[in-house]
Amino acid sequence: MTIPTTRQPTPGLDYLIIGAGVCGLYQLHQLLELGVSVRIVDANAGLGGTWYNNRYPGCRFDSESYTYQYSFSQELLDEWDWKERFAPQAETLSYLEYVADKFDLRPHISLNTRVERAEWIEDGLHWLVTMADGEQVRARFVLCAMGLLSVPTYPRVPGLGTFGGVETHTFDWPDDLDVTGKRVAVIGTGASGVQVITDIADKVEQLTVLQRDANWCAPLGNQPITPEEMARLRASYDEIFDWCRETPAGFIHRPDRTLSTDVTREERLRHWNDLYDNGHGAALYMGNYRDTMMEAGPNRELSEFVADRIRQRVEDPEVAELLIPKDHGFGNKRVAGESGFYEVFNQDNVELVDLMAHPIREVTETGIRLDLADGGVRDLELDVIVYATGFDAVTGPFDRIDFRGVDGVRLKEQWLGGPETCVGVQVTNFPNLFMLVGPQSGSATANFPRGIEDVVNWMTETVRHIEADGVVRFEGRREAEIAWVEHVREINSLLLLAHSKSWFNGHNINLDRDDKPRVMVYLGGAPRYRRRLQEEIDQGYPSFELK
Ligand code: N01
Repeated sequence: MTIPTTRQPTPGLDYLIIGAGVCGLYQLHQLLELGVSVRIVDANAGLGGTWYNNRYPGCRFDSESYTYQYSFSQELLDEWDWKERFAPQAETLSYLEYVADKFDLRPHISLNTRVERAEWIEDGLHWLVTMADGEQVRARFVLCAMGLLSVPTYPRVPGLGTFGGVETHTFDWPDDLDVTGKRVAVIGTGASGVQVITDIADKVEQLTVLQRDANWCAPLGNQPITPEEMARLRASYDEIFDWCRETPAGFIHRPDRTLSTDVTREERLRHWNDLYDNGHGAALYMGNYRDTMMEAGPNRELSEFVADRIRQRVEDPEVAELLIPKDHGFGNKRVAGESGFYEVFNQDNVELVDLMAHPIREVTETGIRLDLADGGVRDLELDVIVYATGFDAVTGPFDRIDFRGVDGVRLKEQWLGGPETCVGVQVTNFPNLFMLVGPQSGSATANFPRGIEDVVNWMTETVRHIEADGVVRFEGRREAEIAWVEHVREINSLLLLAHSKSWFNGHNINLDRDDKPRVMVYLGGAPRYRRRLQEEIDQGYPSFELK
């Protein structure tokens, strides 16, 4: 379908999308359908974004597979069979490649093309985008789909890069790295660390897990999807997607309207044991009594329940205590899905090192040197060091590109005190630049495909308006930006999740910046965010100035 336009064609591209991951691919498909000129650029050698990069052993998602897929094409839904309840990385990457082939997206994607700089040209009402190889592209609009977790961070310790063995971040796991029979250290026990540790523990000669703060985990409950179950699921896709649309995080789990105090303690414990034992760990934080994620008391009781379950699974009581978070309650940071993580610490070849007691002094040529309490040191002799140390989340992918807006203002400098956005999709001084995935957007905290479908659908409808009305300049209003940041701050404060030290709140001590909380993500829930975006369309974009 080609849409009517009153605008004279301009040389160059209409829409440039940065990032060929889950979000960028869907946006590309939708804009091709509209008939505008569009291209994706991506720094990677393959498409798939996060699913292209994260190839570490054990990598898989913790959204139910059948909810982590595009819903826009019935044909695609009919054709693709999921093999596991929580698909591993390779299956998800194959799915995205299948989508790209099916909808003939590849001719519109330039791989190995890293954007270095994007400069707003006010005279020409376009962006001048410069790639790492010097290629320049003019585009009327730039749409950012670089992901939330695409800039890995490493600990700031001396000696990094001097190790004689293999050093890798989980995000950059080399295809030819086989850790079988090796002496391996994993630093970090977030969702990535938990997955890689569990997967490699029985393959390596020695595994040393270096943990700073413990993180909460919940049983993933993965299992194969039989053909019969797949048929049942496929027949229920409409209901599944409808249901996900109404849950705050776009998952099939929905907070229970019941308060924990509405039921007896025996009932609560029976319910929690049932979820824990029957592979519905995600429901412990996404489908639990409403107050457990909002009120300190109920959250404490739930945390104590999960702590007891950890104590039952880990034989050494000291190790069990180290694995139980003390600095935050269950669900106050993103909970990792696990499949046998705690039992790993009962193996003879696995050691847990408490970095709070024995910090890393340096990385050496042969391994890692730890400081001991008595002033001495301990040398870990290693073959492989794995950094599962997380990401410069949410704003990192934007900081890495030199975005220069009106009068040359730099985005990185404008966001120095923390990001401020207009309804999570634009930034003042950066006209015609849209964030499909970025700070303060509902796409950031939802089951990813569900969240980005909302934003991409909004963007697509907005492009339809832009093209039909001949809009040449589209910029968020400052007063709307201030109001949005205030709204996000307020609504986030209702959840305990907003008060923990995690990437959700901009905490990352691996970065050379002050560690003050930032309004990074939007915790108001996908339905509310979707409604807010729709209001803009219905009311003629009051938060934006259109010329
Ligand atoms: O990163 P993280 P991640 N010295 O930031 C530790 C998604 N994801 O890659 O807690 C020592 O959560 C840090 O310790 P502490 C998911 O959204 C999804 O694991 O800061 N340790 C922590 O243990 C997730 O939230 C899936 O004290 C250091 C760890 O490294 C997001 O990715 C799977 C350190 C970092 O944890 C990020 O997860 C995997 C230092 N200097 C990931 N710096 C799915 O299943 C950091 N740490 C879909």
